Amino acid sequence: MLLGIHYIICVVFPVVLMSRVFVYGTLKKGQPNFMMLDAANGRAEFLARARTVDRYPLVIATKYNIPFLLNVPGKGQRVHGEIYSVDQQMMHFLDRFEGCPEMYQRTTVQLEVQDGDGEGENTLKPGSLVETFVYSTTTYQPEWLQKPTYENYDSKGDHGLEFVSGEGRSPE
Ligand code: PCA
Repeated sequence: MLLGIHYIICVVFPVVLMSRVFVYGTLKKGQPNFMMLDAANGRAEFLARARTVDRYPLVIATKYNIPFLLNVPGKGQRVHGEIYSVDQQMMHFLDRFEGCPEMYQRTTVQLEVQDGDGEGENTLKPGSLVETFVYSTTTYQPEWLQKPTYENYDSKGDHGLEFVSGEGRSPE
């Protein structure tokens, strides 16, 4: 009986659960990990550019120059990024890819929509406020709070701290 209901829901009415995630670092367009949002890993639809309602420290840390949004609202700057609608497959892929929950924790963040091109139920109006997932971290080293903060991450920015991707990393 239970199996029957499961069959009806999954096969007859395939329900695609979508979640929204805000990317602010290497997953953004033009940044070194953008290709991870490729169809091979699940579904990801760009909805809009947005910035955080609260200020957060977005810092670049570790010897690999990894961007981290520290979960310390009120410090740092309003952070710019992109909102994507992702399916469960992509969400799970990103959790693994981002080392969640060890390296990043998937938390929620309030955003102000800037502009976008989502359609139908995915239309996000400029100026509207939405809450999405974000890979932030609460497990940072205290000295990271002293680092310079950025409002719009660019791996090749003036900071000179270009992201070192997995392949370029030396063995620990
Ligand atoms: N990847 C995720 C978290 C930081 C990073 O480099 C992102 O772009 O949002």
